[in-house]
Order: sequence, then structure tokens, then C-alpha cells
Amino acid sequence: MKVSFLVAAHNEEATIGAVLDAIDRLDLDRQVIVVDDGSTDATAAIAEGRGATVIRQPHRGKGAAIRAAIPGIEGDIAVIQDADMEYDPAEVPALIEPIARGAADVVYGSRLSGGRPQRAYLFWHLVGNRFLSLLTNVLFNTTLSDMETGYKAFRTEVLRSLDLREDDFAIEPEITGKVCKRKLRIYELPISYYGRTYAEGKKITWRDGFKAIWVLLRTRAER
Ligand SMILES: Nc1nc2c(ncn2[C@@H]2O[C@H](COP(=O)(O)OP(=O)(O)O)[C@@H](O)[C@H]2O)c(=O)[nH]1
Ligand SMILES: [Mg+2]
Repeated sequence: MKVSFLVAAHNEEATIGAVLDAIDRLDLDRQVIVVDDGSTDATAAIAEGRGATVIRQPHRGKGAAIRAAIPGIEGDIAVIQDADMEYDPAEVPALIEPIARGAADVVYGSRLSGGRPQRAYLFWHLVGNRFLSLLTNVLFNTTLSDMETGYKAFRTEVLRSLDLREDDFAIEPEITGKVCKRKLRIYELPISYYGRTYAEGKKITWRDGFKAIWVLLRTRAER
């Protein structure tokens, strides 16, 4: 089975090389698609130097970047991989295992189910992530612990069929709402989280949290 890594990257020159090197160390048949939208640093050049397929586009956000990667997927399984080393590629083989085995359509790597190293920080992010997961569970009658996680793996056909529209971080609630609505087999398993601070380049903000509420409600209400 081939695995396609979809890497949205905006000004991640400090970490993109380490992320791609970590993917390189995996014993997996794989493809790496980096979407650099409007970085003003060496992100794209570093990714090209590592042999990744690089798509460049004007700055629109993580959602636009993930969507731009989808048409080029060659793998049977697609994994969203952040470019910032908050999520360790060494955990991807475990993440995709339920899909490879045919048990799951979608697997979420959870930072909030315990059992793996988690950086202790950003109290209001934890509250926000718990709240958004609770809202997801109430709206869609499911039991996810971390709907905002950056580690989401899919059977490629499933990802292709989601008809994603969001350009920014709202892609996370849009994906979650749509996979829940489709009654797909969703699994989650614990992953590590090497969280970074805003000073280290984190980009998601409280505004994205409020927008996530709206996108979950809207997705629930759509036909
Ligand atoms: N291409 C692209 N990637 C982005 C953009 N904003 C964030 N990303 C990437 O999305 C990933 C997650 O961003 P981050 O700020 O760490 O958010 P968090 O991990 O959800 O808190 C990282 O790989 C970022 O480089 C963007 O505007 N364009
Ligand atoms: Mg991050």
C-alpha cells in the first residue's frame, strides 16, 4: 500500500527539513506533496532539495493547501502531515494501520486520549479543543476526543469524495463534520504532541476556534 503525505507549509524553513527527513526514515511506500502557499522563506527550496513534490500557490491558508494537494494523490492512503514537527512522522505507521487492515476509513491521531508524550502548555487551547470535540460528539453522535488534531489519515477515495471548500484552519471542522455525517468507520488512537508556542511559529488563533463552532453547526445542518 502506498501512503501519500499531504504537507501544508507556510514559512516553516526551521522544521520542514526535519519533517521530510523523518518521513524518509519510514519503511513505507510513499509520496510526499508539500504545498507552500506564499512562504517568504526557504520552505519550498528545502522541500524541493529533499525530493518532495512541491506545489506553490498564493497565500490562502492550510485548507486551501490541503485541497490543492488532493488531485495529485497517488497513494491508497492519505495522511495530513504538518510541517512543524508538532506531530512525529514516526507515528504514522501506527496511525494508518487500521486503514491498511481494512477496519477503518478514517483515523484521527488524538492528543487528548492520553498515553503518549504531550507538551503541557496553552490551557485555553486545551479547553477549546475539548469543547470543540464535545460539540462534535453531540452534533454527530460520535466519541472523538480530538477533532482538531493535525494527524488525520484517510482512505484516499474517502478524502477525495469529501468535496472540501474551506481555505483556512476551518478545514479541520469541515473534514470532521463531513466524515461524521457520512457514517464512515472513524477510529482514533493516541499520538504524541510536541506543541510549539506562538514565538516558535504557531499560527492557529482563538478566531479559528470560534469559526470551527460555526463550521460544525453549518455542516450538521447541510442537507
Ligand atoms: N500552506 C499553508 N500552510 C499553512 C498555513 N497556515 C498554517 N499552515 C500549516 O499548517 C500546519 C499547522 O499550522 P500551525 O500554525 O502549527 O497550527 P496548529 O498546529 O493547528 O496549531 C503547519 O504545517 C503550517 O505550516 C497557510 O496559510 N498555508
Ligand atoms: Mg502545528
